[in-house]
Amino acid sequence: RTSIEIASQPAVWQRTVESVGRFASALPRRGERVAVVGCGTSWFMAHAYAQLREAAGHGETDAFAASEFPHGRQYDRVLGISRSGTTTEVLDLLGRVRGAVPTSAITADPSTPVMTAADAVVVLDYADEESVVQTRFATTVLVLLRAHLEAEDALPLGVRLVAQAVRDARRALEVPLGPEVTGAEQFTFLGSGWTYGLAQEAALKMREAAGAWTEAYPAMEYRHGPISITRPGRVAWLFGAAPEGLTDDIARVGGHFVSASGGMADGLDPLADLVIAQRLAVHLALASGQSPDTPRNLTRSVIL
Ligand code: F1P
Repeated sequence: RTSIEIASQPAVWQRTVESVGRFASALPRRGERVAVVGCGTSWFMAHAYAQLREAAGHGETDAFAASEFPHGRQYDRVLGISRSGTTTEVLDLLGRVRGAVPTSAITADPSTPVMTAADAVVVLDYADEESVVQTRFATTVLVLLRAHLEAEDALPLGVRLVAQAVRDARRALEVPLGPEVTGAEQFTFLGSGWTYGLAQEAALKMREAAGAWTEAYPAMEYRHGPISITRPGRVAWLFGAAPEGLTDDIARVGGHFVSASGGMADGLDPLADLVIAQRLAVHLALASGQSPDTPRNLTRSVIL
């Protein structure tokens, strides 16, 4: 199931790019001060979006794990992300701030409590998944939010980065997974700005689907400790452009370096690079006799 959901991403993203206007009224507006919250995968997508939105100049944007929301701070909108629409921490938070601040939510399931917990809800039911492990819904949320930012900037479709991401995702499904990654014993995922959220998500995918030992750090933090565990047979995987000197540092200590701009595929959009990491997680799970759809100790949504 996870493989089918991964493979469907280009088509589902394309549909999202084409229909973004329908959802605009429920999404953050330019200039608003926004807090974005979620749990697990949804938190990492919140982090990526917060960095993208601020970098695009659309307003101050903070991301929090829903359980860690700082109640002393003032926002113009709280946006909750939850595929299941039932995750306890997200529902609790939306309920607690409601009335004091406008709330929005993005979910896959219109039959769930999140529909009434938020003032405005975007339903991406066509991106819902059967697998416990999130792939398609999470990336589609980010495609939606990127497309919304680019639409607010009135960028023509032809020059939108999100349109390029859809094309790159098709390529990402074809990239061969080489022995340097399929045979690795450990993975450290790195990113900067919005791609740090993608790095965290890639690491989570490998843990959930394949029970693999993975870590994730902001790219430049690699030199401040994580480099100590790098050696031949372990992979450092960078999302986005390589900061100066980092590639050399990783090569010097013998780690295998993978990046969108020089690793398995040249110049892919980082979100398409995440598709390759999803594929690798499924590959490693199957190769070690695990089911990538049903991770150990994890349920489709976590309810207290
Ligand atoms: C998020 C979540 C993730 C976890 C797994 C199952 O739920 O619980 O924390 O990584 O993918 O889903 P949701 O609030 O997005 O439904």
